[in-house]
Amino acid sequence: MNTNLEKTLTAACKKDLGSCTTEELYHGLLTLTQDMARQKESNEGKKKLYYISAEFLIGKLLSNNLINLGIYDQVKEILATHGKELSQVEEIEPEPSLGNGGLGRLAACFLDSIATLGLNGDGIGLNYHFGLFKQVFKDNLQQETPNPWIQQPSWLEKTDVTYQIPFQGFTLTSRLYDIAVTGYENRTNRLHLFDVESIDESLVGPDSIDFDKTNIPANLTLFLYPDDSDENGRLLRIYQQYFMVSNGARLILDEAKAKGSNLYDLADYVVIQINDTHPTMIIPELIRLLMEEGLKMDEAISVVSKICAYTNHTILAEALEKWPVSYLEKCVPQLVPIIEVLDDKIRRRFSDESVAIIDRNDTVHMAHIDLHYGFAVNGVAALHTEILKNTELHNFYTIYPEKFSNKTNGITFRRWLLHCNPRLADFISSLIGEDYKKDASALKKLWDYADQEQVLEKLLEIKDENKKELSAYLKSTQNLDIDPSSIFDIQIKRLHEYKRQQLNALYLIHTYLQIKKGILPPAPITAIFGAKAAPAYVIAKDIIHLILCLQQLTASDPEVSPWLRVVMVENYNVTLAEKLIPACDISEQISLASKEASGTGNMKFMLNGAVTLGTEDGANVEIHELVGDDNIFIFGDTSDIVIKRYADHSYHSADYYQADPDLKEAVDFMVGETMMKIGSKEHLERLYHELLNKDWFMTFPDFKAYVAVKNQAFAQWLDRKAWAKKMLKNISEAGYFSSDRTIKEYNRDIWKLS
Ligand code: 26Q
Repeated sequence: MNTNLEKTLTAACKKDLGSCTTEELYHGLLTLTQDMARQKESNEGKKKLYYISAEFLIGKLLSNNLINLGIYDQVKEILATHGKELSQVEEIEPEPSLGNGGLGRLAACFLDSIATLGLNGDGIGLNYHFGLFKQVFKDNLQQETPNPWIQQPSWLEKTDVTYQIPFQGFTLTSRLYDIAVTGYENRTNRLHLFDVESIDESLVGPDSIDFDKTNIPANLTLFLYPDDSDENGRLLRIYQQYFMVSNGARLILDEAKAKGSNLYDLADYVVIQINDTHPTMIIPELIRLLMEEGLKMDEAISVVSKICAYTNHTILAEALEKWPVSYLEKCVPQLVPIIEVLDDKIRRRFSDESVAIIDRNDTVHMAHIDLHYGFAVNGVAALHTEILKNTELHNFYTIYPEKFSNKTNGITFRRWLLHCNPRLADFISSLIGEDYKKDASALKKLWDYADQEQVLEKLLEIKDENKKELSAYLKSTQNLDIDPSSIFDIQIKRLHEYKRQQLNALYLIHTYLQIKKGILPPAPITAIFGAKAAPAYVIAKDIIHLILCLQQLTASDPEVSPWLRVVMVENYNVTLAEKLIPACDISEQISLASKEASGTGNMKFMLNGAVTLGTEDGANVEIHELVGDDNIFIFGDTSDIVIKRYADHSYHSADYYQADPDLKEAVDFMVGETMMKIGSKEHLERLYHELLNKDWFMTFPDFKAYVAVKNQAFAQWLDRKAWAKKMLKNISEAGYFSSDRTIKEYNRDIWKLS
């Protein structure tokens, strides 16, 4: 055992470890980790990457930092000799909720890989005090309460960096806080989170996420993406975005100048990756600041156009940001003349109105700024990039084919295997050694064991243990009863109609009705959901209501509950994902083909030995190619069919409802007597009418195929040995989805850091 480490930890805790409370141990470990991380900071490399993002969904940090610093096992052992458990210390760490979902979690995985690969790259974002809301269920409905995640001490380190940020009518003083980003056995980088000095947490009460949206100096960094259903909310988002990019731009210029840049040569020092359009205002803001430094406008535009690259994460029209010029005038008028010049230059070059920056209605298309004035643009999975090139951004692809590339997403194996599934990680190491921890492609060697009975048995045993652990955890934390010997079928992701939790729910109603008719599934099934709905997204909240009603229905019917249980975990977050994913048998990835840009949960499940049930969408397509037809369950209409159906307006959901008696029965059940006894008429009827009259994300056409393929999957699960082989194939092909691979590609093609 490492006595030095024990001494340092004891000093950090300021008393004997055996007499420390769990809180004292957490605080001591936090200090120790921060000190160790600081020693690995480096200022090497002339050129630096800035990954700027409105979201960094980093999850709890203690265990990951201990793993990356190479002291996890030792700390665990030291604590154990004093009668303490590291897992209990992990439990009390609050989870920073600085992201909504995929885009924010991707940014966090990328920071891990950038540091792990030893690249010079920091994150830039905002320090939201309450982050994303905390979800609570009451009367089978979602309610939102604040999640005050910042406690003292915290991972946030206050710095001396402050700036004056000008808005129309007032100026705000900013303050930079940093969080150390430890690479796996490598350097430490930083996540820079800007905050406003005049923030006032007392604007928020304990039970509600409402607050005075007009008091910008006091509210700017209170919440992530506050409700934008009213005008004040939308304006607040502009204030947030400008605050983030103006601070970021100033920090970037200061660092470059300190290293010797004369600003004309900025591209030798700086590359900026713009994570979706939320940070797009950094382009006009940098131009503005460079002009303040004495560059002519054309010079400033030319410099900035060489350093900004843009990632697109969505093809949903409603998620593509557009701001009325009048909003920008109201909040940040200094940017308007610059955006007008940027638009004017484009209009002189191209007569095609669809590529303009400011449209006829005086609305600014943020993505168009990135596409014209960035040097690179990428999609996040092969299919997504093809759709961008051929459809959504086709007119830009025609102008700038050389700017486009694909960078299929990835996940960090440190968090999503080593940390969340130590049983599986240890077993893999025992078979193929430790190389895979740094070179994920080494996982392929696992396939050599495909016919070894003990290996397959051990995989099943690990899955069973993880399922038992999850069951115990959900019982003790959420009082949920689930049977660890049942099939765990899991859909965890933000609630959105395109992700089609409602399709899963229709299957569950159908299966419930089959059981009532005496037709039993091949084995008992536990359908697990986790999802937050945006507070103003009415239909998404109705879908949560439906699922919670099904939870109550299946739990309370003794004829059904031995065969089918539906549960929805409350307040789904990174910490819960880390417990759910290792315990999953079947991974639900059932978005409407063409709508899910990539998905990254699909990769996490695969790596942990779950088998995908999915559509040919996003990265599912690449998973399918890697594992082959026998090791994935694919169903549903292809993206070509879907895109065509939208184009010719040929879809009428009622036709499918009339033609398929099983579907009709399931849909009608939503508003039938049984459900009305459990749920709210208002919510269930609204959802029923939405599906029957619109069903914009085409659940009905895929229903039949989904039921058939899902039933096949459940039947095949019974052949345990054949199933274990599918698990092994999925794990052994998951190496491609390491974010280390993704980051190497960004660096090779876009960033070009040494
Ligand atoms: C847009 C306009 C106004 C206000 C907010 C927004 C907004 C906010 C968040 C738009 C999009 C987001 C988040 C998008 C997101 O998480 N996209 C996901 O990104 C993942 C990483 O690339 C992909 O794997 C997912 O497929 C994609 O849905």
